[in-house]
Amino acid sequence: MDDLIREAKEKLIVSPEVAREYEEKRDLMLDFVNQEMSKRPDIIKLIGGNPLQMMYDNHRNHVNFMINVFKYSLFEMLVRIIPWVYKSYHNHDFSYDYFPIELETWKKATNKFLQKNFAKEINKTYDWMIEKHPIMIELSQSQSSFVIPLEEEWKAKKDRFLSFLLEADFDSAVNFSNRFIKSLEDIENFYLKIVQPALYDVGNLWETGKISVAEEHLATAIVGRVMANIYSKFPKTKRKAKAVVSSSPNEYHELGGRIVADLLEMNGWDVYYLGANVPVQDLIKLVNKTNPKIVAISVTMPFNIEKAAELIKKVKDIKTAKPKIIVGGIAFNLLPDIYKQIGADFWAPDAKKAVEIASQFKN
Ligand code: B12
Repeated sequence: MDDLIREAKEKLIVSPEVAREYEEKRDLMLDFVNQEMSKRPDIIKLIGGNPLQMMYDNHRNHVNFMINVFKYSLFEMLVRIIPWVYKSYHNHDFSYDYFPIELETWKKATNKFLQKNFAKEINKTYDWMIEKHPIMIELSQSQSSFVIPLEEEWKAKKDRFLSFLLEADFDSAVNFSNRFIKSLEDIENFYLKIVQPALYDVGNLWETGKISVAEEHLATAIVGRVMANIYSKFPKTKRKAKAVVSSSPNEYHELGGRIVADLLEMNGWDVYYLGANVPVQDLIKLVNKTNPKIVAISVTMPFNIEKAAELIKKVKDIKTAKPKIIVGGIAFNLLPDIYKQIGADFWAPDAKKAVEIASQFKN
């Protein structure tokens, strides 16, 4: 993996104007790739009998992700994510042969829609990905998924809570949290050492095809209800300093940001928690109106980094409010340094660290 990352960083480069044209032609290329792939006689076999929509979703995620890769030179992220894509789609019955065929089709799309020399520059990356196909298969089979290392004592508790999520047993999940939480400190441990790793396990079970999307949704919904129950018991202290917490536009993962919001609130912040996929203009209006000391933005999917970048730029352009911007979430945890490139002031790996960073701006 390290050698591949080094090689990708050395060999692959895309200039800003080329990245811009790739972004501008996103929809044309996406339609073309969808059409070309779906009219192949072997398509059903390639995508393992799944609905075509699953492939279209992958193509949309691909082009959005590659825009981020080219725009911010995220070639390390590219090397880290490809094995995950192979693993997750192969576990859902896609053939490995699908990937090089898909990548060749993206090359055709760039040749059709981009200026000739621009397409040539982009296709160096696609050629490299195709060349590395066999290694990517190997890496996808050995690569461990998203896992949070835990001490034995916590692992047992997390497994118990996880079993309630998988059995869709809300009553046991909420009773477990009620018994566990005796103090404010317990809430932090409950979120970081039980809820978060249990949800990561849920994701890994989905990724490896062991649970369905419905079961994953059910587990997440139970966590949301358990969190609401805990939230209703928070002691409400006098709050002055304001914080806006939100997921980036197009980001549907909301629980990470919600944990950050809850812990900030427990630590005396007046929090405006907006949840998932917030439109930029509405968030800007709220920042203008509330003049918060911090704006915390959560991004899980790497393809949403550029959406967060646009949002950050708009927040920084506000004349009347000058909040500090903190980012976090899995996308940043994969490559922590990106936060500087996209104009954020801070990054924190988890909600506890987020509160520590925020506390310097509370007064
Ligand atoms: C539930 C879930 C969903 C739900 C979310 C519903 C909801 N209401 O939130 C739904 C169904 C919408 C969903 C959709 C998708 N998902 Co999903 N999902 C998950 C799952 C199982 C749990 C997410 C979660 O809540 N985690 C727990 C929280 C607490 O952890 P966290 O986000 O990391 O947050 C902590 C820190 O990162 C940090 N933090 C978070 N935000 C912030 C913000 C700031 C400012 C700071 C400082 C810190 C911070 O603090 C938090 C607490 O310590 C994860 C598995 C996983 N590993 O997380 C997959 C996962 C994230 N999803 C994944 C995927 C692929 C998708 C989809 C693309 C699936 C698809 N094919 O459509 C879409 C993308 C949608 C989109 N555009 O956003 C993959 C991503 C893999 C990758 N390569 O990056 C994962 C990892 C599953 C897996 N193992 O494969 N998903």
